[in-house]
Amino acid sequence: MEDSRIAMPIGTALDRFIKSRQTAFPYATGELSQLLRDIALSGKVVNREINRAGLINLAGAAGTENSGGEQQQNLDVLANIRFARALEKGGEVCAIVSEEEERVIEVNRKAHYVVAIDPLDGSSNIDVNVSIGTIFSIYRRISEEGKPVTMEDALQPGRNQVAAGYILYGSSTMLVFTTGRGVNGFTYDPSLGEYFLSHQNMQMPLEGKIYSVNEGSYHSFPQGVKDYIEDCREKGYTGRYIGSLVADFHRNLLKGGIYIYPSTASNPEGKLRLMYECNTLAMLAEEAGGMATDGTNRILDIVPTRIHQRAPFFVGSKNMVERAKELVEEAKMIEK
Ligand code: P6P
Repeated sequence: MEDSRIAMPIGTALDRFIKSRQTAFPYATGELSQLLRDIALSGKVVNREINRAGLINLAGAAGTENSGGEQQQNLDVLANIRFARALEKGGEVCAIVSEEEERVIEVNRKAHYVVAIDPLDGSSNIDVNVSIGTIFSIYRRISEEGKPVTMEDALQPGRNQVAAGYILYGSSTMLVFTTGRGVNGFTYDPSLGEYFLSHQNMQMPLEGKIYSVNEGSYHSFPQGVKDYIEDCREKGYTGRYIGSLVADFHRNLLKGGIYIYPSTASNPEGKLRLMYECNTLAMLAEEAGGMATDGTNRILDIVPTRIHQRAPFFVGSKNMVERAKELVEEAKMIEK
């Protein structure tokens, strides 16, 4: 059986890459391929608006709140509209779970895919010109085609994902995604309006020397997290925390490292959302040889009960996430 990870040459256009590997995609009817194209296209539009935000008065707060009561930025609202419209027009999506929408949005009852999305994560960084990102997961619907979408379609564990990815609006704009056969990165060339393969079959180093955590909340961290941070300090690791999940994750994917958002006093369940932040990056991490837990349990095995539920999040180089798990569990044993 041909290994579908066989690398396409660097510089391959996204469209050609998707087409050439469609046969290896699950349910290779072209629907998932089209859905990935719809997401990539929306990313181009959002990228353009981000780059001009300061010029067309798009930066700043919208004066409204999202599902979690967090301040929405103008670009949060705009990105949500762009992705929702593209997914509706594309016709491949039966439902959308979005950080910016309170409830599940039913789109097309005849379609086969559910998309969970954070249209623009890290948006509070927009005004200070720090990298931000779109994070998306794709699931196969469970309910029968043509019937109303059910909560069972939306509340699937991360291990059910058929695809996961992010768009990083950074010094360059990149689309990084997996369909369960390795992780590939595409760099956007705005002069041609196209994404080109720039990072083939990305592998997360098993070990790293970078830990990303907001140490401002150190005093309310669980003891095991404090022990792990001490362990990193004793080993002379570097602390790097951009405050934008996709940017921190992407750096760790390339260089090795761990990102931690544990439970804190202000976020007892952790701050990050299981459906469209933790699950997405957990699938990418595992596909690239990394690991993702809630400190103890595999993220992808958590069965969600609410679409916006949060989870403590430890993701990155396998050896680092395992070391953190060891110290978290040791601390729990001592506390018993
Ligand atoms: P804190 C951005 O709001 C975000 O969701 C992630 O992108 C980022 O890693 C985290 O929250 C930052 O949160 O509490 O450290 O400012």
